[in-house]
Amino acid sequence: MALRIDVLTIFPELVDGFASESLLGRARTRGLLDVRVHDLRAATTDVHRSVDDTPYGGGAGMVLMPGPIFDTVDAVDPPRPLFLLGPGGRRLDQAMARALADSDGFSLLCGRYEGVDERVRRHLVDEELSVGDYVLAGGEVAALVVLEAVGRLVPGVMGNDASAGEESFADGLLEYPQYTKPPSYRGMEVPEILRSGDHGRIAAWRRAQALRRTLAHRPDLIEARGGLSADDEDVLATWPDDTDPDGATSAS
Ligand code: JF5
Repeated sequence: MALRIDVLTIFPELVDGFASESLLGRARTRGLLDVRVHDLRAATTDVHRSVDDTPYGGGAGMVLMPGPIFDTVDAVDPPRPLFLLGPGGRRLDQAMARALADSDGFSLLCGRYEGVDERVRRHLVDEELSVGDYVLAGGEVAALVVLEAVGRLVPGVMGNDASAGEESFADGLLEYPQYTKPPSYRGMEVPEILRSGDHGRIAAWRRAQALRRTLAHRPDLIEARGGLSADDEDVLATWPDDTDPDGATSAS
């Protein structure tokens, strides 16, 4: 059965356009993903198709009214949980993306930075979900982040199933460095070991690189894994730092 994800938004073309392209578009055509986009304006009755109004008590900006949102939910009966996208929510991470990909479906309500009527948050929404500590004008781009992070984890969506599991965060580490042709480019060489054909040593080298990179840039991820294991220490000792193989000054 396709994973159903409903998105409630005042910019349906934006969300539908994104979900029709590339990876997600293919997943939908192949029946792996069932993304349904709902225009909150479709539920409006007034001539201006209003979805927002001025805040009670005064203040700048407009607040999304409860009517169009409750009416859309009543008409559509979208899959639960219904998440409101906003910076105040639980932060999306890879574990949550994985759980959502393995779920029976869920829905995303795109809020506006000016605000959403509190009755929606308290009586309609199940949970607030954030994609990071910054403020967007609307929840749409955050919804696209959720769609892509979750969609690519749905079985069959990625061309090569190994690549979804092997990448950053799958084992709590950043990725090892990747190289492709040419072997020498402007004097910059592909590490010799990657061309050695010794897959056991290559795997160990990659592990060491991933550990070093994570230690350098995301020590919090090493901490979250409970520090370095004996095996980690071992592989690091076996593969000394060779980020700068010919001793030249790094460009970055
Ligand atoms: C929004 C109130 C929704 O800014 C966001 C956002 C940031 N991280 N994740 C979502 O969404 C728009 C802003 C303020 C509700």
